[in-house]
Amino acid sequence: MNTHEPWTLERLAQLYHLPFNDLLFQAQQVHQQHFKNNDIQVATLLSIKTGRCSEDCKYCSQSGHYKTEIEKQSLLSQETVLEKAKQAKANGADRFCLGGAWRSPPDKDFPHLLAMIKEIKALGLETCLTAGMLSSEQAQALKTAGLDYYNHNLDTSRDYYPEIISTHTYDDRLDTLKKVQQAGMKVCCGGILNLGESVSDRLKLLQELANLQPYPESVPINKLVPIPGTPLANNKSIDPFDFVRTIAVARIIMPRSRIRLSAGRNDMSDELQALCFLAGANSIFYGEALLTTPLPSQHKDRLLLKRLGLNPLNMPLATEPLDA
Ligand code: SAM
Ligand code: DTB
Ligand code: SF4
Repeated sequence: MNTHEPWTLERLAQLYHLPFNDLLFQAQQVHQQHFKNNDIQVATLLSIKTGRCSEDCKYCSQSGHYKTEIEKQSLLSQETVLEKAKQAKANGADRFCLGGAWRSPPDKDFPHLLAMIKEIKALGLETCLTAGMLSSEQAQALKTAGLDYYNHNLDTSRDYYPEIISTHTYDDRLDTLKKVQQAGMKVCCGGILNLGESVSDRLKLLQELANLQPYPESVPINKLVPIPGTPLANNKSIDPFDFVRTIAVARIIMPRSRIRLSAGRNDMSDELQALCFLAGANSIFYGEALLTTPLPSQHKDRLLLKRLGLNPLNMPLATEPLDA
């Protein structure tokens, strides 16, 4: 997939600091060369195990290190998960993603994860799982069960990572990504903005992602949802145009990846989301909620896609009036 020279920080900085319109024009050109115009992927996410995580990620509502308001939940039953996947398909999702708040999936739960993946795959949905660090054997078993994507984010630059997480390292993350690739699965790997990082940290994250061999097939860009009780609860919001710039650079340097406009969409205006799509984002999470934080209502999202002429692969176009 990567046939070019490694991306340098200088080159990424040149792109990031282009005049806004020039950057967006270039990103949209790259986008149109590699994707069907106006196509958008719609994914639904389900938290299958919520809270009590051993890790200390400073942004996360599910870390056991902070006192947050979430409802904790042990592993959902296979029946519940299958029912949710069927609902998501009926509502127009084409990818179904499972999220488990673990450092790594426990042995006792692993056979249930495999069974869930097989059942969701049999519905004809793309499958994605995020469950922490994996061994090579676990990665291979997930591949055999039919898992298409494993989500495991680098989240920020190598330099800034220890400011945010102390219970695992950047190299731990890279190690799992390698195992996922070696098992033959596609990688979903991105980051979060608004952690207090510098522009240089953001560019270093993009550089790490784009220089992976191959670069991730799917790249979630999250905007911090500040969670009361976590150390980042009071972070000041970044300039929305910086968020859009990051998406545009990601699109240019990873031209064939699905760029996923992920956490934080509930706090974005329709106009800001439209700019993110213009910059090359072509996947959203849609449904009742992300893992523990809200999404815009499904009605609002369907109307937005209709107003922008964006066509989900699997969803009938909204029939509601535009002013509903
Ligand atoms: N435990 C697994 C892991 O860390 O890979 C999976 C779950 S974790 C919730 C997946 C990703 O969600 C994180 O890597 C981070 O990018 C994002 N995330 C978590 N909490 C967030 C928040 N409050 N705001 C924005 N993104 C968040
Ligand atoms: C990713 O990078 N973003 C999605 C998905 N991968 C699993 C999750 C975002 C979670 C946001 C915080 C929450 O809802 O708890
Ligand atoms: Fe645990 Fe993942 Fe949250 Fe970190 S981001 S605390 S590993 S659920």
